[in-house]
Amino acid sequence: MSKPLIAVSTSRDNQFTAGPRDFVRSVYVEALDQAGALAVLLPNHPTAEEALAYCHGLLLTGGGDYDPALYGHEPQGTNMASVNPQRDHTEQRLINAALSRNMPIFGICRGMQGLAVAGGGTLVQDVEEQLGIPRERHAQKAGRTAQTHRVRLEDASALARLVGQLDIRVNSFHHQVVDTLPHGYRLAARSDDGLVEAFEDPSHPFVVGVQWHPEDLAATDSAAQMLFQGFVEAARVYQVSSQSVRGDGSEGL
Ligand SMILES: [Mn+2]
Repeated sequence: MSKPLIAVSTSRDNQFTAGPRDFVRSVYVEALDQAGALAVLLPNHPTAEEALAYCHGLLLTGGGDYDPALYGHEPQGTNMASVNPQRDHTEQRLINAALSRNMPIFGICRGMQGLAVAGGGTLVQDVEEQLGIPRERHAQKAGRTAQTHRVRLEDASALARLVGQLDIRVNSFHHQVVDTLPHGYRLAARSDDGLVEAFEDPSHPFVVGVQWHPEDLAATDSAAQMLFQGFVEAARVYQVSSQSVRGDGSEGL
């Protein structure tokens, strides 16, 4: 069987001198490779949704803030990071397309927030300005692989079953956080100061969002590896079922 293809959402850089470009940090590709999947980078372009149809899972990467209008809020406070309408629009369409196909989705940081927005949830625009939680606690100054705060997984969550432990230490690079969860979603992890650090949609085989960055930890941290392995395993199951539906043995291409 061929390896599952994972669609990877990309960051949009509109400041590049030679014109707009789309990119990901290489660790996302490396973490998928380590878990046995092939990364397919999707551009912030209307054809991304067409390309998604060839894939077996959707990985939503980290990045800047969502336009608060997408969850019905006005901008608050002073700390909004760069908002990119093309990226917001592309990713929201990809999420809806993947959900309608029952395709596995793994949302990381901004990706988790995108799942919340797509499902009718809301975000806190800045944890310090709106919740009084010091920003440095979740936007660490330490390097990408430093595991600076604890996350407690919910006993009954699929995430806890997957990771095999209830207490893990994570890296943290966010100043926003999910406030209200989409209807039907289940809380899967919290930080000690009460922030939503992971959620899942139990009505789908694998729709998981985490607020930390397991892609930076996957080279060494077993919990991060389990997350990517669980996601890729779900993509493999999706791959097999999509082939049997097609019934032509073409392995999805
Ligand atoms: Mn955090």
